[in-house]
Amino acid sequence: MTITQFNRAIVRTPGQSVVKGLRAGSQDDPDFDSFMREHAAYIAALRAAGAEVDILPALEAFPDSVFVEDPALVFGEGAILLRPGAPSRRGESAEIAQALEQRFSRVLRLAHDEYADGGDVLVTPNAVIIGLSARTTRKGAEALAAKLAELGRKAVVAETPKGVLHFKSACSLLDETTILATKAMAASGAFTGYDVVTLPDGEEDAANALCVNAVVLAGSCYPRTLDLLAAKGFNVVPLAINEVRKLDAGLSCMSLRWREM
Ligand code: CIR
Repeated sequence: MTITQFNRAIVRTPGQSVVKGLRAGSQDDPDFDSFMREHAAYIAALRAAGAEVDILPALEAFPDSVFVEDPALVFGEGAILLRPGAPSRRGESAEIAQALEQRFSRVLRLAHDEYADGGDVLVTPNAVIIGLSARTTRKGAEALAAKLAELGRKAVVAETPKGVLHFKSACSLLDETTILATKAMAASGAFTGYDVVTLPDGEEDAANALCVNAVVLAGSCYPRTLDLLAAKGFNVVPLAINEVRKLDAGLSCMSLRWREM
């Protein structure tokens, strides 16, 4: 069994309010209907890759709540309820708590001032890497490392390159031994011992790909990255993320994934 094998996933339906989701730049609002289509195709791709997908209801009060990866971290052995760093997203933890309690026998929790987003957490075979960012504070990262230790997981804290929202905005796991990363992330020294596939210049936003059961979901708007991954033998499924990316998001952000024994 590998660390990229999942048979369960949780997603959340986007609310109409998703069009007002957070973004660091001046991107236009996403188009709601097109966003819904991208989300539906994402769910279909997770199912085709072998995951049973539970769909939580939309939360209009939380425009970014479709990015369900950020308020929680899940493993076969238990879940951790996180504290999103963005003030407008903090309530998402309480909203997802019940769904986690229904599915996991252990649900650990960060305290109210321990900020960490799931988008800053890269689970690798050697360790769980927690990236410091504008959303994940050192205090939050250290608290999360302690919770991971309770679940028997080793954690290391790393820096996120400047100007990047989340650690995983700049990297993702392609398989047990390979990481896809931007040049800046590849140079950070965080991935010693791994094969690193460096993204083509101009396609840095393709870094947030998602490997599920030997299938790599990747943005269809990054042709050189798709070619590069295919040439390296990865089984790539391109997905449209034209609306999703307007909110600084990619493919890992829209699900929580785990392997249930
Ligand atoms: C945010 O700024 O929080 C959302 N608009 C995007 C979150 C993306 N999530 C992720 O990378 N895990």
